[in-house]
Parts: sequence; structure tokens; C-alpha cells
Amino acid sequence: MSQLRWNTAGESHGRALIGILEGLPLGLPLDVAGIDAELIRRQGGYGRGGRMKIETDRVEVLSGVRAGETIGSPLALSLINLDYKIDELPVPTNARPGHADLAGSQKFGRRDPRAVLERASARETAMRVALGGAARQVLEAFGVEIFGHLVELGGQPCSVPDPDALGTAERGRRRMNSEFYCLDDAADERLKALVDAAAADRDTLGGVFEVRTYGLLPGLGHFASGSERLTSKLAGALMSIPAMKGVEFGLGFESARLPGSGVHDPIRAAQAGEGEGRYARESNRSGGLEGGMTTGEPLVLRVAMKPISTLRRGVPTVDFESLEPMRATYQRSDVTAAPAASVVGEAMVALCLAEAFLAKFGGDSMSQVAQAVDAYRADLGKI
Ligand code: EPS
Repeated sequence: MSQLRWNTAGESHGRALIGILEGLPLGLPLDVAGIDAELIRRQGGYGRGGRMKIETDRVEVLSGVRAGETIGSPLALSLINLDYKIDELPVPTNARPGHADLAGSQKFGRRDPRAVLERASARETAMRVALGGAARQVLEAFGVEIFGHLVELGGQPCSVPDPDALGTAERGRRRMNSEFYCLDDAADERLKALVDAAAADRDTLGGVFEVRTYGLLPGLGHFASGSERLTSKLAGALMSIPAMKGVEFGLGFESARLPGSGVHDPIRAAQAGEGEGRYARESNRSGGLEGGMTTGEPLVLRVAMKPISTLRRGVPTVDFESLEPMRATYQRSDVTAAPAASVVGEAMVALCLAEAFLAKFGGDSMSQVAQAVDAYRADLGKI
């Protein structure tokens, strides 16, 4: 069994996005329509721009699957870019503040933001969603649910006090009915007015999304080395999404402002049928992670996204040649992509958790993984 690893290739206006996911066990029935459903969700959300009307992201499976099941070889996926025009697009004469344009040009030693922005673009996150969709299916086979939703847009809250209390079906229903993928039934009209005002102002908006994961066994991840801590892996994975500026787990930054008695989650004996093993918690302020490992409580994390850096009004910059002040070139952009970012966040959480899950229970086939999970469950009852 090899470690779960992934990679992507592809530019924003190149021919296609390509993704490879290595380390999937044999015998996973791959639900391609399920992956496409995630891709459709990523393309949506109120405030998206013209590009999403051009693209129709549907995944093509190139390798790793026979008769609908994984066969233990690398999974290769492709997504065609309908807006394929990389060779015709101009080289910008200035750098857009907030993008990779300037630092990337300096890094390459060439005034060519096009060579930078094509790959730095968040278009690449479409393939991450496809790969994450496959990784998620490994976890779902063991009863894990990963749920992302928007909790803030442009500084306006749009969640409910306790998303866990809604239950799976109601969470799904509310998110499906919201053009912002949020749980507050009453928020959409308010948020639409906010996005419309930002659009009229030729500006952009950021937001905060939350990802909750249910059904995790305790003990995924490792305390023994910094790089193996699930907390650091998840934070790194989420911060690798373009435009993300911060990640917090559970109480997050609020933990630093409270005394220990208001932060740590008391342990008690579990009641019959409650959770995994012999213990339960009275609260989940940790967000489901202690010592870099899962506790068995829901994993709760939030991620802050900055506003899209291509503004219709243009942010002040200078012309490369003359150094004369000007506004950054505008071609097309989203007013906000924060709802879509929650789908990308789910994908990154799925990739990270599937890696940790298979590191712990790894076998070469799904049935071997299932045996390891059953043995571990039996062990938990004795600890
Ligand atoms: C992006 C700019 C826009 C977005 C794009 C990300 O694309 P374009 O420059 O073609 O108008 O629509 O996002 C996607 C293409 C996508 O699939 O999410 C950027 O600069 O990051």
C-alpha cells in the first residue's frame, strides 16, 4: 500500500486540468456523478463571474478504474477548459496587487505576469475538488460526513449557533436552498444586497467558511512529530488554497482569550451506544483535535478568504516600463468566490483525512481497510 498522494497540472486558460491521486485501495466503487456534483457546486454560489458561465466542469476518468471500481493503481482525472486560449492572451503590462503577478515576475526574472497568473489562478481548485471527491468516497464508505458551509460574507455572519444540532438532512437541505451555501435560512436576501452593492461599487468581498466532519474515529494523525500532526497537515492543506488568510480549529483564536477551564473539554464515561469507545466529552471546544490527533468528536475548522484581488475598479499599481501610476488591468472576475471556496475546503479536508485514515488503517484493498477498522473499534472498547 502506498501513501495517499495527489498532484495537479494545468493552467487557467490551458487545454485541461489534470490530477493524479495515488494510494487509493482496490475495490472502491467510484461514483463519478458524485464527483461531478461537487464540481457543479464549486462552480456555483452567488457573486461568481463570467468565466463560470463558460465552463462546464465534468470529470473524465483516465486511469485507475475498471468496471466502476478502483484497482489499486493511480487514479488520473482530467477536466477540459472550454475557455482554452492561453496562446492568444496578452501579457499584462502591470501587476495586480494581491495576486502572484509581481512576486512571480521578480522570481522568474521576466516581466511576464501571464506566465505566473495562469497557474496561480484559482481555476486549479476545480481539479482539487475532483481529487477530493474521490478521497471523500473512501471516508464515506466508513461513515464519515464532510460538510462545508459559509459562515460569514463581507463581515456579515450567516450561520446558526449549533450546526451539529440540525442533523445531516436538515444541514443539507438548508445549504442546498442557499445561493451562498449557508445554514441561516434568512441570510440570502441580505447577502445578495451586500454582493450587489460591492459589484456596483466595482469591488470584491471575502468571507469565512467552516468545514465540519462527522463520524471520525479517535486517534487519526500523530503527536510524535510536527509534520505528522493532523492539525498542521490540515492547516497547511487549507492554506494552500489560493486567497486563504487564516485557519482556526474549534474555539480557535478565542481559546487564547479564555482561561483553561473555559477551553478544555471535560472527559466523562460514555453512555451505552454513545460515540466510539468508553469515553465521551461534555463539549467540543477543541474542534475535534487534541495532540495533533482526532478525538472522535466532530472536526470543526474555519478558514478566512480575502476578497478576490482582481477588482473592476482596479487597485493602484504602476506600469512596468514607465513606472507611471495606473490602475491594475481588469478583464473579468468574480465579486466573491467565498461560497465556492467552502467546496474547495471540503476537498482539502477530504484529501488530508483520507491520507491520515489510510495511514492508520491502510490495506491494499477496501476489505483489508475494513478489517483494520473493525479491529481498531474492538480495541477502543478495551482502552
Ligand atoms: C481567477 C479568475 C477568473 C475566475 C477563476 C479564478 O477566471 P478568468 O481570469 O478566466 O476570468 O473565474 O476561477 C475559475 C476559472 C474557476 O474555475 O474557479 C483567478 O484569477 O484566480
